[in-house]
Amino acid sequence: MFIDESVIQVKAGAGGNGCYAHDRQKYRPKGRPSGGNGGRGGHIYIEGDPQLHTLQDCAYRKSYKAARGQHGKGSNKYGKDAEDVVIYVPLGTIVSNDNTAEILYDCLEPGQRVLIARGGRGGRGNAALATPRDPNPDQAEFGKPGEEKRVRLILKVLADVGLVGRPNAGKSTFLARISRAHPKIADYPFTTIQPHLGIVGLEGEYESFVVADIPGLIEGSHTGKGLGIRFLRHIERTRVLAIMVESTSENPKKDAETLLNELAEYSPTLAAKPACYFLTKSDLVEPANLKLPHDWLALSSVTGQGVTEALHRLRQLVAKTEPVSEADESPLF
Ligand SMILES: Nc1nc2c(ncn2[C@@H]2O[C@H](COP(=O)(O)OP(=O)(O)OP(=O)(O)O)[C@@H](O)[C@H]2O)c(=O)[nH]1
Ligand SMILES: [Mg+2]
Repeated sequence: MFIDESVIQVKAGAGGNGCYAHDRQKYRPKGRPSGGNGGRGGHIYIEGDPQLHTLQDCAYRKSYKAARGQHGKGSNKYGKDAEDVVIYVPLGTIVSNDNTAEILYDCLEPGQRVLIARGGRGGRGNAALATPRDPNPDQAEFGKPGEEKRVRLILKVLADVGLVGRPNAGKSTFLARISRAHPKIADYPFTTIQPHLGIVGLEGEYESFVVADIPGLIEGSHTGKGLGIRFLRHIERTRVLAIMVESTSENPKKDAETLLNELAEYSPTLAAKPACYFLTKSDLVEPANLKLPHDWLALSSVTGQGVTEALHRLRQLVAKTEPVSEADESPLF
């Protein structure tokens, strides 16, 4: 299951208590203070993992706790620090404090780890607390509590190109043709109910790019019709759009306009992204009858006609478009 949002509770470990103890020496009832410090409680970290594509694990688990530090012991023995806990999330996950809406981290780089809840410091034992003025303190410290937070995770998949079109326009078929992705394809609307990513490598080119296939858009999607527009967050971070209209359309330009209007209802910046325009399923219409607007390209994912040219156009547009900056994105809440 594809889950792109989840609220989890995280609780870092408390510090271990400091120990209250004394050396035992012959003929002296109470020797020097020798209680060790407690260990630090476990921290909680978040790390982006390129192997993950959904927040399913987090949504299922809901709460993450790190252990408390070991208590200090006599004979100046320190308690051990507790083990840290790492929560792995897909790249593109935005981590925020659910109470304050403060953004804690935007996981964009694989392997980078950030602290989201700090473990409590261990308490000092009476040995560490002893000073020349007070050589024999009458107690040790307790460990400090660990931080606790409600954390909201929101996934916005990272891709270069977002496929936009009505249901059944042939978006998933196109993705399957150009990459190794296997999205579900069928002759009915709303076949795609969750985003799919495909990696496209072009012959003779070093860099590949990532294409995101999302559910179809219809007039009124922004009012909740069809599958709504919640999934549009997944193309907010793409650099460019591929607008796909079926060749059988009476008025391709008008259909593209309708799609852009729905995008604009979600976010004007999304609708303003640079785009390539494609007439899909060109094999279904006699070439002479194709209503191909200026600058559009006709393609067929069945015969392969126009597909390579489409990829070159997308590749070029991606290359000359700056990556999306955070300021362009719609608010999280
Ligand atoms: N003849 C022909 N049929 C196509 C072509 N591309 C897609 N189809 C067919 O059109 C139907 C819909 O294709 P999909 O790729 O599932 O369409 P979609 O845009 O992903 O649809 P949703 O996921 O519902 O939004 C399927 O039956 C495909 O086999 C094409 O180039 N030529
Ligand atoms: Mg589809």
